[in-house]
Amino acid sequence: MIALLDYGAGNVRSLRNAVHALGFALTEIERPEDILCAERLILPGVGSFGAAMRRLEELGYLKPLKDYLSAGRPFLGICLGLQILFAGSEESPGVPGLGIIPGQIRRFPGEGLSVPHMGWNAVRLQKHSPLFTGYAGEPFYFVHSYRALPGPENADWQLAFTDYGRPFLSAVQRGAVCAVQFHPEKSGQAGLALLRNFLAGTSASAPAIPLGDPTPTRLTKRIVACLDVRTNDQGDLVVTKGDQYDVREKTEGRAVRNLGKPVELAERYYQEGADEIAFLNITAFRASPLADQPMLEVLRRTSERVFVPLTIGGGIRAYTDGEGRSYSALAVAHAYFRAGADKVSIGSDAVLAVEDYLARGRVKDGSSAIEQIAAVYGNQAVVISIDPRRVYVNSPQDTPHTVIETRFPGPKGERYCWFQCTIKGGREGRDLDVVELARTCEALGAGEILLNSIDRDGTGAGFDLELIRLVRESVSIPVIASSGAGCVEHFAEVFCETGVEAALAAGIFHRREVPIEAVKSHLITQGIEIRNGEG
Ligand code: 1PR
Repeated sequence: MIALLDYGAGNVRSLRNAVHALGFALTEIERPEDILCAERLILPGVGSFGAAMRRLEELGYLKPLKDYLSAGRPFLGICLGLQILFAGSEESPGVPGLGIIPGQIRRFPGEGLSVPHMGWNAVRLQKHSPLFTGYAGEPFYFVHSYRALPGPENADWQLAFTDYGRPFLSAVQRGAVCAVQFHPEKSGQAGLALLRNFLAGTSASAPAIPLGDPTPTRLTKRIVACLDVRTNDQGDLVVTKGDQYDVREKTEGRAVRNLGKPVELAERYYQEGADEIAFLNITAFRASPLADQPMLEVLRRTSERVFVPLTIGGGIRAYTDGEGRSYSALAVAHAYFRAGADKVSIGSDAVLAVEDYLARGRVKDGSSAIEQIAAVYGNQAVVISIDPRRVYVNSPQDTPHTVIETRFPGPKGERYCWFQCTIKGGREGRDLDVVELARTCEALGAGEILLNSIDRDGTGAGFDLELIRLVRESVSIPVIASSGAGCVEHFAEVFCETGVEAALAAGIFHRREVPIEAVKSHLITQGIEIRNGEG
């Protein structure tokens, strides 16, 4: 019996889907006594160290779990499921961990690196392990702000190191008890192979890479395929794509452009090597988000077939439905996570939350969707989608906003501009600039920025490097550059000239003008680290 210990946080659906896709049956742990009946036990983990330990205690799982681990029975911990094996964590001072491995979990210090460590990175194997049978050095998907450091106290547990700043423990193992810091269920074929090794109880054989290689691993740049989704005039949910956010045909009738079906396209991008998939429900501001069952269904079906991270945006906000029932943003996000999302992206509501926060004199009161979702699902699960537009001025003194001198003067020859935040898909401009928005969202607990540009969207003219550089330099969380990609060179340019962690495109992928594989091949020729290969 292979058992999953789901204690109620994060996206466990992906893990279930991955196990099922590999052809194994999974039993759920429902009572403490189930734990010792398991033949193989998987402990996933998303959220904070303290919350996970408290939940395990409330459910009465701590004692049987410790007994299971002390007996050295087959176990796979994932992400937080690795961290709670240790004695404690800086994330939740005073909360004891399971104490199976000596040592404390520490936060990444930052020091010029974006935190969380988010994206694809390889591992350096230190010893033979059944888990890594067949492993040939492919990167896995990581997302975490805290990590375990190798030291003499845990020498007998050290299975693999990964480098981000200094080396950390990306896999631990002693006997049949093992755990990994990355998410195998989100790591494409390499992750599925590792999961299969655990599920099938594969015996150890020599890996295809040398043991103890001292060459540091590197976090790769990510390529994100984005699907703007909305209902067309016939009532079908379609992937659409606009020019500067106008998604209707220029011809008579102005029908909503239809570029395909969401699940099929997402699967195609997964097979073609996309490192992440983002769905943006672009008209969600009009509807009641939880009444939007087709979008939840899209996520459910996609997560059965796609084993890289999925982000969902559009309508993540508190609302009251037609019958006067109120829903919190957390409840909306919860429904999406349970349907298979790994991250939620907040657009309009983030702008309004920042305006409120500034009006309160920069006092955090825990009321924003960002704070509430980050507190339960972790910062890494909260992406802020920004829809900025250039506003030109003649001189920096003409506006209180953060201004840049631009290489692309305005219509009247203006040499300066600021980047105005908008809501409702660009329909309404606000008196807020991108720097203020991005910094405040980071302070409120956002884990990543998805930076669009209304001016560049759908133009194929290249990313707005001036905008992207400005935001990249303003925050320490990862930034995804979006809007304007027209050819492979644009990706190399945005990585080299702005330092962003990820680049997103839509139109060129939908219209098959530039395959994802061509983007990656070009990046390799430019010496840019990326994850190569399909699925
Ligand atoms: O405000 O929280 O409900 O979220 C709405 C979400 O929908 C936001 O993330 C917003 O960016 C998005 N959105 C709203 N209207 C549109 C539209 O196009 N009319 N799409 C829209 C945003 C931008 C990117 C696009 C890139 C790359 N589209 O998604 O994929 O610009 O395109 P390209 O490579 O073809 O240039 P809320």
